[in-house]
Amino acid sequence: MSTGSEEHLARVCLDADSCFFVFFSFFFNPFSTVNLLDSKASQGELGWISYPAHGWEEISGVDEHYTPIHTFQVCNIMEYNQNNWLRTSWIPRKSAQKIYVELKFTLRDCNSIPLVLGTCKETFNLHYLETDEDQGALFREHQFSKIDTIAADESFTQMDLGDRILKLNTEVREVGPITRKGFYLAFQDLGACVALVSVRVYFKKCPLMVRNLAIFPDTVPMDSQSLVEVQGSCVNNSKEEDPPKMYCSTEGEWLVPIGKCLCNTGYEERGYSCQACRPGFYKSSSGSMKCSKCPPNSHTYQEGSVRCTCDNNYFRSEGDPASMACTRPPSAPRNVISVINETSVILDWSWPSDTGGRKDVTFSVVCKRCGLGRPPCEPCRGSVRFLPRPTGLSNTTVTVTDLLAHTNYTFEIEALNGVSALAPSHRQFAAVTITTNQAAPSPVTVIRKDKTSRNSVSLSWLEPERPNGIILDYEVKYYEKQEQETSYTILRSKGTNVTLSGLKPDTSYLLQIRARTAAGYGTSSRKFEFETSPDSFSISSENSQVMLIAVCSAVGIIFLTVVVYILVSRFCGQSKSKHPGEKRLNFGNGHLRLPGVRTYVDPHTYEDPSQAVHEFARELDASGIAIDKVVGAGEFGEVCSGRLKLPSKKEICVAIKTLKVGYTEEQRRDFLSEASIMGQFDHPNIIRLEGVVTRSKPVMIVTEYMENGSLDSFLRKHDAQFTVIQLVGMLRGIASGMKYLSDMGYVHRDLAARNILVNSNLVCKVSDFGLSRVLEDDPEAAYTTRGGKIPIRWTAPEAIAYRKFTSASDVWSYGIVLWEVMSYGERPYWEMSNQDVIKAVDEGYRLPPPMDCPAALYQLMLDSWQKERNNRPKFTDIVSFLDKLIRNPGSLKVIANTASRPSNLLLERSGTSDVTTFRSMGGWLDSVRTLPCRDAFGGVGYSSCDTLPKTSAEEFKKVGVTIAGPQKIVSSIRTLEAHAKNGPVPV
Ligand code: ACK
Repeated sequence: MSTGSEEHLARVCLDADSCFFVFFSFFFNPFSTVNLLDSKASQGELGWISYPAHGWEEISGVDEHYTPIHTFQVCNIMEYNQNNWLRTSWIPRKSAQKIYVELKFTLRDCNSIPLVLGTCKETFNLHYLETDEDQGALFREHQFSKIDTIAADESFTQMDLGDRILKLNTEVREVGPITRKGFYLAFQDLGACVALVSVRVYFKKCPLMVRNLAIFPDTVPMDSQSLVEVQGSCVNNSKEEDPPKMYCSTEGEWLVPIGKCLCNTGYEERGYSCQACRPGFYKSSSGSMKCSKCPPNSHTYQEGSVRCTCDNNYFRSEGDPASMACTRPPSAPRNVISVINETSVILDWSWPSDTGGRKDVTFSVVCKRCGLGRPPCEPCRGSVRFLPRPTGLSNTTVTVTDLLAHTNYTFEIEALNGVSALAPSHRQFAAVTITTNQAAPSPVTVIRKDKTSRNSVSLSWLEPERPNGIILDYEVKYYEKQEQETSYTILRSKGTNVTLSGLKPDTSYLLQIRARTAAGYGTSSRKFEFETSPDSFSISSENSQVMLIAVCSAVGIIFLTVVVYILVSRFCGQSKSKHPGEKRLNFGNGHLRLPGVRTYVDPHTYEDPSQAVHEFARELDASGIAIDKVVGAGEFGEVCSGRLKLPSKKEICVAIKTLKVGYTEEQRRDFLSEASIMGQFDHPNIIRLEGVVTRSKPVMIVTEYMENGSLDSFLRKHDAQFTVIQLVGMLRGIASGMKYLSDMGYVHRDLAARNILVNSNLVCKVSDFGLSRVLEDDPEAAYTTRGGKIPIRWTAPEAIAYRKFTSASDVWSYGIVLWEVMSYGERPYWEMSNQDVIKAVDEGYRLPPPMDCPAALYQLMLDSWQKERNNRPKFTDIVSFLDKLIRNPGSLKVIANTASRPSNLLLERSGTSDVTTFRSMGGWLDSVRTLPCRDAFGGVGYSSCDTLPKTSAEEFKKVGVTIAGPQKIVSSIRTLEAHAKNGPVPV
């Protein structure tokens, strides 16, 4: 093999056993040749044959370097009819497809020969013959094929010979494709004077080469014009990034390198191989970079390290890159200062002297309550509040409020960084002990009206959340609402109830209560309004007729009362047997008992929330519950369907929410809080609690089973399959459930179609109750800038902005549910981001009407989305509005106008004055009634077709409705006015 220039060789190893010397650069020597025959290099006899024997003769001599050479010559120019053949020995082809024949020869100029007897020629012929085996001495002239006639570029004369200057000619001829195992060459002389100085036969190949850390083997090119595609294999300790490839050209050149290999982790590229990183160095990723020195506080003693090990007492957190120095936990915060203000304390400290080499330092504060001389301390109760929070503090201050008065506390302040968790024994904290001051009690928050008469009212209330000492008494201040506090009465009460007497009948009063301890009066409660009963018997004595009516009325009322009493007591008897409703309304265990007043009680007001569960939910025996299958997943565990068999009752289908194993006490409390809340409700549109299992595991909440699951997926499954009346019926149910909840004083905060369940009769029931966790549980809930988690798309702006959750914010959510229902489960605001939704709503944009949505319902949506929450309808209004629509289905035929909206806008600007002309749904309905065409409205309840007034068209334009059907008059007025306005009709 001719290897070209030796200085361009490199040693490359595929693995420990196979190393090669290869051309290391594509650019220096891209191709090589392989000799099949070199007459100059042959030391011994060449064994070539001459025909006839007196033709070509072999002459041994030396070249210019005095190296022995074989030359063949012939010069029979003095004779006629020369045909002298010289045939080489058999040349095996090896892998060659195309061969090159390089001839070096001298040729005598015929003119320089003075006396030629025969025919002098100045050319000779080159022939070849392919065979699969050596034919020995056998020679048949006709078997050979001619390659070419070879002429000299330079011939020599006698004079040249005398000067001993031989003019050497070099000619190269290509022959191919060669397909047999070998071949002969033959030189035919027809009467020339020629000396063959050397014959070299070779083929070209692409040589073994390393390129981009991939080894490409020796490759013989094709005879044709096409390139040979060759896959490279990665050198030892490297791996493919892109499969390495090159093409071998017919000229034996490597072309178009593609792809590459990269040294493995722990190895770097040196020369044309991948070498292990030296001790003290590492390489953590595969790539072309070099090994790096170990970062501070780390080391490695091995070769080929992927990363360095941290020195003692130094650590690397999971997210730290290998290039980062090892670090350690910070030292303790310094200079802790506490400023006590009654039952609050501001803690302030300085940064630790050593941050451990990291920037991600935060602080956490642990509160411990320490009895006087009574170690050990115990953790503070959950009611203690930290502002902004107890952990993950980036500033060096925190305010702790709602501590107990006159109590010792120790606060442990710890600086933490990303490696603190890895080094628990290295953590240090600073501690400060304080004693809170005497403090006045917190305000009374829960006041209830127990009994009202014409001149008196009985009230009761709950003790303040933080009495901060023993409550000596309560001050009750009240006055007539109209008097504006110009005159008032003050009473003191030792207990938590009072009866105010001597009041005026049918009069509104305002009342405030404040508690008193040794530390003085606490802040007054919010103003509580109550009214005395009307003076129904105040009649004029002169008017006997009126008197008679009054007496008759009284008799009638008494009679009616008796009938109602009998009916109600029967009904109650039945319902009692159905649900343990009445018991739920009593607050036991030291809590206020308020018979007859159905008001929601926050389970958090119970010192022990598990008491609340048993107050409002019955304990079920787990043996009566059979779980059939899992139907979904809640935050706390699986939701299953199953059956409940209560003693002497029929088996019923139930849904069972389970609490997953390994729960914390807090999770158990939160999980059961839903039952404590649900158990207080008893309404056909609120999911009914059957009971709880808390005394055995798993802890379960058992509710009625809703065959059709959640409303959003149910609607999506049945797209466009219901009549408008069916949809309105479902909406009415939800509104009715919500009215009940708002009457109970319960704000849902997460009203959305996904939280409504549907049973087999299409009855919708509100579900998913809970405390703070309600929103934690909801996958739609997102964190707001204020830290709370809120389902943005369903939530009123004031609730997003400053957490003002009220029944009015529930009404906003109801409007969104209405939109979800009418669009069969479409996602509100589609794929807009939460931020964009907040911005758009704030700028006055509102969702457009769903397809085919009755204008009345779209109007209800817009009303529910009034920015000013007091302008939104109440749930009671919504229920009666929907009832009216159901009674009057023709009113649903007017479809909200989607056509007038530009089609590329998802939302329309809802200008405050243009949103609606009708301040109430009643107004809208009335306007609908004034429409002339009974056909369009099913002929229900409309006065006259003659009364098509200007105003109805005007109003229609303002509410943005079109009328389906033959309402040509109205629509032409609309069209004219829309033209006049020169733009789309605002919604
Ligand atoms: O849409 P779904 O089938 O209805 O999937 C959810 C899943 O559990 C997680 O909440 C279903 N689910 C919840 N409560 C009930 C229930 N009382 N009856 C039937 N399915 C329920 C809900």
